[in-house]
Amino acid sequence: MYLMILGAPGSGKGTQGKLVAEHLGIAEVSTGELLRAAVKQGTPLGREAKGYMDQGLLVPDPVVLALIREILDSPAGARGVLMDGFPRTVPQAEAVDRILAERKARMDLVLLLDVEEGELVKRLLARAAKEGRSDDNLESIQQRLKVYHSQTSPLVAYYEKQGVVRCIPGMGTVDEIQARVRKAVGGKA
Ligand code: B4P
Repeated sequence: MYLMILGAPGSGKGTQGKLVAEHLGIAEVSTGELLRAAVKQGTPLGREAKGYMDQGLLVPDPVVLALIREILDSPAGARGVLMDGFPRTVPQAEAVDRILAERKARMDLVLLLDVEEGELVKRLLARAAKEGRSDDNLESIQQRLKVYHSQTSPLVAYYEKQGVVRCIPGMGTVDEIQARVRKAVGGKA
């Protein structure tokens, strides 16, 4: 089973993705987390990604595409995966579709988390105070929101054409939202 969790920065992708992947017994993989780990370890990938991430920009597709192929080709990825934070652009989505088609699979479900913009900024600033992530400052948050609208939100129409999008109201407590997510995946589990 291949699922994706889609939403603006701060919409709860990581939070809800981990919980629902555990519920379904599949791996949850976040390109954001993998990129942050690469930055921390100072690998060539991390050195290339850091500047883009700190500015709130997407890491260029050619760099991320190699990472996506690695994820989907891994033993866990081959069994099914919940994709958190990727694909992030239409070229990434086309690449994911191609890789899945090679193994006669497809994107089964896209969970779209819908959260008001003021709430997104509030959550990310709260995380900044707690965790000090280098891209959780007001300037970078505003840039990430702009990038979401221009480069990532076109994925909604892309996957609507495949009939796999389920919109989840993303306001409320983590448990309330998780209940909605589980209902949406219910028929697929
Ligand atoms: P990500 O790691 O994907 O970061 P994000 O969009 O900010 O979302 P995140 O998952 O961290 O936050 P969440 O909504 O769960 O990407 C970071 C950067 O990496 C990107 O800007 C880009 O540069 C790069 N990148 C990653 N993938 C890429 C790709 N495929 N292509 C190119 N570049 C890529 O949660 C936010 C906060 O809200 C948390 O603190 C959480 O505790 C809180 N929260 C969640 N649910 C809540 C609720 N119901 N109520 C209150 N708070 C809640």
